[in-house]
Amino acid sequence: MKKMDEIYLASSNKNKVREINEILENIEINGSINLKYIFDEIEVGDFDVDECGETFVENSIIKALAYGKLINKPVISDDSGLSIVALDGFPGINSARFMKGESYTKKMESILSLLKNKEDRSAFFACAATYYDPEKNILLSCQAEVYGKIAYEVRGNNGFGYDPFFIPSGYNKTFGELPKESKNLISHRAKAIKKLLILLKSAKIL
Ligand code: ITT
Repeated sequence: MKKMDEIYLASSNKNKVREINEILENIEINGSINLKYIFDEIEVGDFDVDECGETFVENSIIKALAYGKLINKPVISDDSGLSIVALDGFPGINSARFMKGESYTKKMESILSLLKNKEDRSAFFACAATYYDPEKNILLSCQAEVYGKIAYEVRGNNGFGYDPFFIPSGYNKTFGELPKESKNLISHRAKAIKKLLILLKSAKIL
């Protein structure tokens, strides 16, 4: 049985590490639960993974393999993004790459202008999570979504990325306005991590 404190997060995004550890704090499982941030443990300079997949799951597998082989320990990766229905799923798997280098406020304003004449504001966040153990060659993936709509303006400072203009279904506040406890109850990331833990438990890996 692998203890959760021996698992690393295959990501360079500290917001994901923070959120996943907050999510794990509220799940009962096999002792201490805290994913480690790889770059706190090793120095590798610029470690850039070519996320050339066409789906969230493919990219989460690409990251899990790259980081797992780098550290030679079990890892969990997260590939996520926002898909807007009226824009044919844009920015989707390119959520991080869209207007790279610009602030998220600018990115969201630009998307709001693309939505100006669109009636349908429905959108969803997706998160694909992959567990990879390089020693045992075990790979498990799953995906989850949270559905909602794009607000008419950017609101709130909580969370990260596109949170301030996404209103989850059943709420009238954006993820940027809702407390982190609410986001962590219903988010794509929370659902994907919970699904992955269920898979890991069923496979007797945890
Ligand atoms: P790693 O690949 O190193 O994990 P990244 O930030 O590049 O870090 P992704 O390729 O998965 O990660 O891109 C995800 C982007 O989607 C992220 O940078 C945000 O812009 C957006 N995103 C994902 N989850 C989000 C969330 O919970 N809230 C807001 N935006 C989110």
